[in-house]
Amino acid sequence: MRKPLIILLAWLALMPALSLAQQPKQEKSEKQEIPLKYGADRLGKRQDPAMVKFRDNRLGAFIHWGLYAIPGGEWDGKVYPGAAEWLKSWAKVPSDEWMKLMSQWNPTKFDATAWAKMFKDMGARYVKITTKHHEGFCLWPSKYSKYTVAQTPYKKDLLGEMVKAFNKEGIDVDFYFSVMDWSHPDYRYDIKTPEDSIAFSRFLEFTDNQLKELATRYPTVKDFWFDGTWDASIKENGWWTAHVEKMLKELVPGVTINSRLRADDYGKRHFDSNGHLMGDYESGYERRLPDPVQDLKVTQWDWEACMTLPENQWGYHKDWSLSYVKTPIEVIDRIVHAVSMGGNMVVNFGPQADGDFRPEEKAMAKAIGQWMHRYGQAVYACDYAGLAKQDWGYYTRGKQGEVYMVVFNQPYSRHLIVKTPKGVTVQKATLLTTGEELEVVETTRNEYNVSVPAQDPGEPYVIQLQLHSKEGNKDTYRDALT
Ligand code: FHN
Repeated sequence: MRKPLIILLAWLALMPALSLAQQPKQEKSEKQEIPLKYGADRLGKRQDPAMVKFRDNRLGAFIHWGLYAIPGGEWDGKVYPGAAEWLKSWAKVPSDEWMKLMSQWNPTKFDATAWAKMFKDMGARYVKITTKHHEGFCLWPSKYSKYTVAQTPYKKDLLGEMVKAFNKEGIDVDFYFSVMDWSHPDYRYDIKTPEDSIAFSRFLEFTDNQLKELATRYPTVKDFWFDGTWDASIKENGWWTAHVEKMLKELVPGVTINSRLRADDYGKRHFDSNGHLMGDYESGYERRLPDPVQDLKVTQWDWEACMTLPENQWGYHKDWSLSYVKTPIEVIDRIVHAVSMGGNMVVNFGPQADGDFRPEEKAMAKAIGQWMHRYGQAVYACDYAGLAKQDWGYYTRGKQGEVYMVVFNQPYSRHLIVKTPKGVTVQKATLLTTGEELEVVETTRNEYNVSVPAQDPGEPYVIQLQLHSKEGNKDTYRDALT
């Protein structure tokens, strides 16, 4: 057998121990579990093909598109700096007045095929679309609401066009759905009277109907991403959130559901009163990421983060000068950072009302795509590598056990430090794009200097490491977690 093959086999042999060590640790305490009717349905990660696909996709795009794109953050001559999709609330616009915007909804530049191509070129493996945001306007012709795209000059089923075009490009489509609906007279923030209770029951039935409609009209949907679920009215109805998850899973085999939908018997959200994740993946990381050292616990469950390009604009806002706008490198950093901790990253886009994207977003999609095209191997289907984080960037681990170093900070020393767990040695380091072999020197036991490439790639770059694990090596993960 040739040497590299032996090394690969040895490293593969190590992986079960490594992934075993990544399972949730058994609670040491004697603590009794609280009996729950509406708590977590499962412990640990889902491992079925649909969930594996969701996880392997790693990079997604978010589309926030609704009536709010028309005013773009401005109402009655005043520009509101807050999130554009919340303008109705900032400017205290009554719902019937807000819905008059429907008469202007006619995205003549919308081209589903061009959108699909843009996201495909960006390297997004899935797209999350706001079927209905808090305002209540539906991008599909829902028969349960009068506020839909069918009642606008555009008339056509926008959601259907997107699903078709994205699927054609091999992009998975996920549905964002806001339970909180500012347009519905039966929505309640809290249940204070018997009348509230009756109205809210009607509202839940209406929501069930819309969800069933979405699941059956668009059976290729891969995921429902719930939002607007934080009000007391929903927290007091944990049974309903469990019911919705069950209902959708029966209607769409394999579908995934985010943790944000769920509340347990005691109104505890995301994680139930016993600390177990509800839904299939955690969706609490919004515009932020776990701490790379403190929060390594997140590697024990699936999670997805989402981010805006300006500080906090999801829908289209006409003035992006009001806050800092991230650069492509900063966005790529967050994508890799998420994957290095076993999570997915969804980058948000807020299309204009005419159906086109602002130039900054087009440029961003292109820049991410160029980088992903060269280095995506270190992102797609990759996971937490189990090595101690270093200042030059992030490690990820591929399905074959190969480890990638994604280098964002080029050190003056021209050496990248790699620390390995006991019994694991670095055999070889190569530059992913050219195959150039880089010098590796062991400076102290389990600490290496990997030389930076002869020619600075001038962008964040990837080094592939070949590691060797001593036979019988145990518990390497614990050593890495310092
Ligand atoms: O209020 C929304 C906001 O507009 C946006 O849709 C984000 C996306 O994750 N979710 C809510 C805030 O958590």
